[in-house]
Amino acid sequence: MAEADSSDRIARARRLLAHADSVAVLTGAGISAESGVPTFRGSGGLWSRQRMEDVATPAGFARDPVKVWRFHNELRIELERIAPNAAHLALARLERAVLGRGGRFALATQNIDGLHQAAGSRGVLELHGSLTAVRCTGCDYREDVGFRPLGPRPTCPDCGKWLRPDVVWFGETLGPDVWAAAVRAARSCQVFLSVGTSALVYPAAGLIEIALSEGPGRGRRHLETSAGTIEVNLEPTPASGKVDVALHGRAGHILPQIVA
Ligand code: BJW
Ligand code: ZN
Repeated sequence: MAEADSSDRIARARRLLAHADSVAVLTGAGISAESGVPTFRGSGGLWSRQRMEDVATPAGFARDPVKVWRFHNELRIELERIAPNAAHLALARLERAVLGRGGRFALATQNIDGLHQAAGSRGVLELHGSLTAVRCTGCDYREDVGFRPLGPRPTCPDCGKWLRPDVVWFGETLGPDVWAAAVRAARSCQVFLSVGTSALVYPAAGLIEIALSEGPGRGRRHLETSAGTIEVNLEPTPASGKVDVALHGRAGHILPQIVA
């Protein structure tokens, strides 16, 4: 992308966000990359260290819960030491600005790292759960344990069965309430912003399609109007050709500019 082209796009995204009364945001692992959290896919991603089938599926957990806990405990140790970056902070600022002018704001994240909340975002919709929460495989017990060390064989204080990370693995359904809230936001927003996601994992990636077909992307004839869809990612994704404004670069560099 030529420099002038890129600054035009940034200006357009900034205009959209500066005036929107209703903003919905979807984030993925890329937004936390500059905080030092590894992404899932790509070289150096978590799935290059571990097979996804082994550590992020119910079958993997049934086969070898100790291995799954080792993987998640390592992540918990990494996460305890990291902090939100300029991109998380920009989204928290955007939320305050939109709510401050009486508008609506929703932030749905696929991330389990809690960095949006640490940056000051409120009402975050955690589509894939949270790494600080555990739940029992045998009863209704659930607890936010923070970063307390858990060991490789955590069991339920109520019934003695295995605890598991309260995250959403492949083949599992998302929490119906957070999912319904995210769909409502994607449908009803004026500006939809997707940040740092490969847009490959469903149903979360479907929010972009919902925004395109039922939300601000509807009709795609907004060229200089106040509604639109924006994507920020280091690289092109399956959504890049469909959104109104695709910005390629680091979220920590681009978001502070479009939220200025
Ligand atoms: C930067 C950057 C920087 C880097 N700045 N950008 C066939 C077709 C369609 C769907 C399916 C299918 N077969 C199966 C499915 C369903 C499946 C699915 O979507 N699979 C696809 C992979 C094909 N989905 C599910 O199973 C979901 N549940 C479901 O569908 O329920 C209904 C159902 C029930 C029963 C049977 C069938 C269906 C659940 C999905 C759960 C995902 N869970 C994980 C792991 C949780 C945590 C853990 O335990 O470790 O969630 S997987 C992993 O991927 C994690 C993430 O949240 C998720 C998304 O990844 P994300 O965030 O996009 O990260 P990356 O790494 O992919 O991309 C990072 C991006 O950042 C890249 O684009 C970089 O360029 C960019 N980037 N640095 C800006 N500085
Ligand atoms: Zn229990």
